[in-house]
Amino acid sequence: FMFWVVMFVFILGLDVPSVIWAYWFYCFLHFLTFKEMDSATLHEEIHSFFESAPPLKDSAKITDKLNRFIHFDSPSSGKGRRVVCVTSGGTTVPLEQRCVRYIDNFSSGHRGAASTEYFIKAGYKVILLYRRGTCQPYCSSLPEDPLLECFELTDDSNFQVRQSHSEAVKGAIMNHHAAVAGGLLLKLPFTTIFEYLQMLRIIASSMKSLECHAMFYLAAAVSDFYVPWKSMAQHKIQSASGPLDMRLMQVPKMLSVLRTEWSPSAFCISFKLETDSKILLEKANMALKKYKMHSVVANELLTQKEEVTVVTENGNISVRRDKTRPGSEVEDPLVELLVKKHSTYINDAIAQDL
Ligand code: 9Z3
Repeated sequence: FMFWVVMFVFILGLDVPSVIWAYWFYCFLHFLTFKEMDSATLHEEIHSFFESAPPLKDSAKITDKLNRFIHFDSPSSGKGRRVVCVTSGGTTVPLEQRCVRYIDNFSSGHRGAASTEYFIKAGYKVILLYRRGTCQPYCSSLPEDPLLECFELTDDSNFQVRQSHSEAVKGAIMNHHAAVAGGLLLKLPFTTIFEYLQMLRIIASSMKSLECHAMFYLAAAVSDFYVPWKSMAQHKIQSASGPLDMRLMQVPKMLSVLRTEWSPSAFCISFKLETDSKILLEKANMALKKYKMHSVVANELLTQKEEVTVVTENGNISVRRDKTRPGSEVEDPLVELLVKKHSTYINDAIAQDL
C-alpha cells in the first residue's frame, strides 16, 4: 500500500500539504462508507431475525391492550402522562422447535419488579415486560411457594389465609389490584428471545406517540446468541448422535433501532451486567455511546443488590442501598435519580419545541 502511495505522490508531483489533505479526505470517505455498511448490515440482520422468528401469538390482542392502557386516562393522544416500559427477567434461547432444552440468562426479575413499584409510586404508568415465572411487583414479602405456604384448610372444603402471612397477602392483593384497576400497571409475559424482541418492538411503536414522556428501563437479561428458528432442530436433539456441535448466531443489537426508529424521542436506560469489575464501567461507557442511551446502569453480579453506577454523558453516579434502613432496596434511590433525569429531559425537549 505504501509503495502505491509513494508512486502516486511521485507521479502527480504533489507537495506535502496536498498529500496530508488527500489522506484526510480518504479517511473521511472510508469512515462514511463503513458507517453506511454497518447500518445496512444491522438492518439486514434485524430483518432476518424477525422474518425467521416464530410469529408472536396474539400480537393483535397485545397491541390492542397496549393502546387501551396508554390512552386509558388521556384518550386524546396519551401525551403528557409518563409511561415507562420496564423489562425484567432473562430471555431463553430454545435449542429445539419443540423445545425440551434451552439456554437461559441469569435474572430473578427482582430488579424489574421492585423498580415497577417505585415507578408507580413516582406517578408513572408501567408496562412490565417480564419473564414468565419470575418475581412480580408487590409480592416480595410473600414466601417462595405462596399458594401452599399462605393458606391452610379449616375443614375439608374451606381454607383461609394463615395468620402469619395475612398482612403480606392483604398488602400484595390490595396494591396489585389498585395498580391494575387504576390503569397504572400492564403486565406482558415472555419466555423466549423471539417473544421478547417482538413484544419490545410492538411496545416501542405503541409508545412512540408519547414522545419524550416515554421511558425504557431495560433491566431484562437479554441473550447475546441464538439459534435461528429455520436452522433449529424440530424434534428433541438425540444424545446417541454423539457430542453436540452447535453454531449460535449473534442476536442483532436492537438498542440502536429502538433509539433511532422504534421510539426515537423516548428516554432510554439500558443495563450492563458484568462479573469482572475491571471491565464493567468501560463496557457501560461503550454501550452509552454506541447505542446512544441516555444512561447505562452498570452492575456487577456480586454486588448488584447493594450498589449500581449510573453512567451518563456527564459522568458516573454511584447509587447505593441505604443500609441504615432495614429492608431498603437499591432500586429506590435508582428510580428516584432516573425520574429526576427524565424530568430534565422532558423540560429540555419542551423548551426546544417552544
Ligand atoms: C441487569 O443487569 C439487571 O440489573 C440484573 C438484575 C439482571 C442483574 P435480578 O433480575 O438481576 O434482580 O436478579 N440486566 C441487564 C443484563 C443484560 O443482559 N444486559 C446486556 C449486556 O450486559 C445489555 S441489554 O450486554
